[in-house]
Amino acid sequence: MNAPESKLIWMDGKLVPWDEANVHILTHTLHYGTGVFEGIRCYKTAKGPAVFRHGEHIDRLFDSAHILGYEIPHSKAEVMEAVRATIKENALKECYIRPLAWLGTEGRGLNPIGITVHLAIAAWEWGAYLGAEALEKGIKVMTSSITRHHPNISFTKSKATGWYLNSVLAKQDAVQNGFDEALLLDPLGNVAEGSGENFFIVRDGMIKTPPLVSVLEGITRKSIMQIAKDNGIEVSESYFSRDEVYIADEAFFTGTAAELTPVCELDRRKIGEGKRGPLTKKLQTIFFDAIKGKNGKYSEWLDIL
Ligand code: PPE
Repeated sequence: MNAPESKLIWMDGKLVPWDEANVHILTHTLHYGTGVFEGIRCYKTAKGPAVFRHGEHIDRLFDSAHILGYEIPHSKAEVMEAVRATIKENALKECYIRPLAWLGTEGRGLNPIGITVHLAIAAWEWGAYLGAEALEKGIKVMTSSITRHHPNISFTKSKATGWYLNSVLAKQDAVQNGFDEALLLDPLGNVAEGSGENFFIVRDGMIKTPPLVSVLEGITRKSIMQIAKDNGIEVSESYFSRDEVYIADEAFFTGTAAELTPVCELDRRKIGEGKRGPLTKKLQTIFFDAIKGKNGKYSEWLDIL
């Protein structure tokens, strides 16, 4: 086992030592990908640690379970309290939080009906997802040969563990080919998203992002769209092809882990100047101020502990 990255993990109502947060090998979710999870960040602010868009993340966790046809055996308020306790008891000031609901060990075979739903919440310090320099310098991306979800194969409004095999394969292929990240296309060949990020392009001062069909309904995506609108930047949710990315002025990924990461190259074609563009930088600055509690306009996005 790797060294603990924090002291305690919340499991089914109790904080247990990191090393003791284990499950049985016959756990349904381990075999069939029936878990649902969240990725949340907590940032250091002048007023103390602040969980970014906490309520929205917990709503999505419950929606994810509902879509798969089961219920999380706690209220939303209890889960939010458990997230806060996990941060506080681990004495973390800035961290990534990973709630995960999973189906237990009763029953063999696929049928999930009647299997106990469990919930755990882990938290650890996690720096820049795509490397320390990525936020400033941008990353190199390849279009994946692996297609993103068909909406009648995977219900992408649910952040379900099983869907992530698709992401893992795309990420593995991109990294083995020397790229930082993969860009996946939807079943019709339109641009969808990264392995763990939503995707945006900038053309002629306007922003475009794919509609919410094959992609996750990202909370960072929604926040960036709000910031863009508040600053008079037009945002359109529309389909576009990979070659439109080649001729875009700027491109970037958004996600809780990735935050707002510029994309400077796709398939070895430079995007714009091949570095972080001015609009990307502007959105990044406003976003980072917002998450760090330095922009009063977005203070309702922060749950200060
Ligand atoms: N698309 C996918 C497929 C995805 O996994 C994420 C989050 C997003 C978009 C952005 O959603 P949001 O975080 O609400 O803005 N990916 C999470 C998991 C990353 C991981 O490596 O694990 C995350 O960013 O926390």
